[in-house]
Amino acid sequence: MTAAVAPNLVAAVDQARHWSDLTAMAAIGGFTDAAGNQGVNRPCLTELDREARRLLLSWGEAAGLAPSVDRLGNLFLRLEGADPTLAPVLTGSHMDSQPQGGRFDGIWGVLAGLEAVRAIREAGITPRRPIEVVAWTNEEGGRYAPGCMGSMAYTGFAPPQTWDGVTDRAGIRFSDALAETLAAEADIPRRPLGVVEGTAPFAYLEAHIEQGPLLEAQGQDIGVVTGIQGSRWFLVEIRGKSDHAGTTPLGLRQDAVQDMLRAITALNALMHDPADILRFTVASIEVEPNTSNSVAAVARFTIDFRHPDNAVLQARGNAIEGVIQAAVRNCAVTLTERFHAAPAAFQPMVPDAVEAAARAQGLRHIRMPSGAFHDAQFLVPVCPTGMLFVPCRAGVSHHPAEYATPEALAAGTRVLAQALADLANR
Ligand code: HGY
Ligand code: MN
Ligand code: MN
Repeated sequence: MTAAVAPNLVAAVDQARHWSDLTAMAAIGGFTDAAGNQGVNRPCLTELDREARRLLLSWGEAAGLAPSVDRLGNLFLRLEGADPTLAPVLTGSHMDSQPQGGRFDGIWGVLAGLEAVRAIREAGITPRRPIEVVAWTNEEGGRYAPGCMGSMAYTGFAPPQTWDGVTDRAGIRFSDALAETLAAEADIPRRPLGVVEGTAPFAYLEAHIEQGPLLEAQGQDIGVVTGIQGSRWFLVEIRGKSDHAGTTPLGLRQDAVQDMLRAITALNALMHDPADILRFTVASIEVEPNTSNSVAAVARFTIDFRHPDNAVLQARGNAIEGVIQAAVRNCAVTLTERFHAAPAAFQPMVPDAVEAAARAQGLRHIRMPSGAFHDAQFLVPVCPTGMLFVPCRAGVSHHPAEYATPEALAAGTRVLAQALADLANR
């Protein structure tokens, strides 16, 4: 569908309404940091998350969209199609944020989907296929590791009970937090769990801020995303022995922190990449008993390792355990892999629809990969999948300074609306 075919569709996307929605949503879990940036801290399956979902549900109801929720808490708003029996076109993203998150990561894709289907309705278009807006459960993996639990369960990538026993820092089990959200939404109709218990969507298109500097640096309006690099998450636990800091000779210690430092130093060597393509991050560390005058008995740290080449992702990821074992001096090591998403390339259909819409609307666009992972990564095996990016200021994300302009977000939403209408008429 070109803009000429439905000029009223592009015009029906309401930039002021869309920005107002984003501002209202950003207030839920919103905070202002020391530099005056407005951030969001809205972990999945919390009271804040439930408040945000209720607000979304109220907007969906006002737009005449039918709500439903599956047993992983994935939340759907459905615009009925001329033929309700046809597999829907799916769009959306996630509503949970990082602890020091921004106002746009994830939530923009959900609200862009809402605004796009509102515009389709207000333009008087009844798409052949239904269009569903989805908010996936726990994409970030901050409160409960790993991320993408909702989309991994929906697509059958992992059994739905896989993470029942995972606990957050307060010791609350994922299954209990999920049950609390589902109980609070007992009034919302239930639906089968995605591909596992139902049918696959016809296509999936996710809108997201770029979370990188390319589009802004090149003066581009739209990123036509070609695929997502691979990600592997590990938890490393190093167990030594607690001792008195003042009396125990260094030569007799089993110091978990010292061995953790040896392990991370060795991993830095393993992950060295002169081309700076590889991404290796250690950013969450726990120590027990965590007092200044007791030698550390336990040190736990996370590994977030990413690469676009699966051969590198497998080779270096599989070498992690041996490198750590060789590096530690006298502590025991336990390595647990918590997330393993292979690099995903999008099939041509959806990127081509995004590119056609951007071109029809006269927007500058480039094809580009995603460095961040997204729920879209897990939809690739079940249906034609794609993403569109809009620029964000200096590429900053996972930080309160994350920002995108109302104009950039509206442009992305107009491309989304046209691409969804195009796909839903196939
Ligand atoms: O970590 C990621 O790539 C995503 O932003 N959650
Ligand atoms: Mn995201
Ligand atoms: Mn994120």
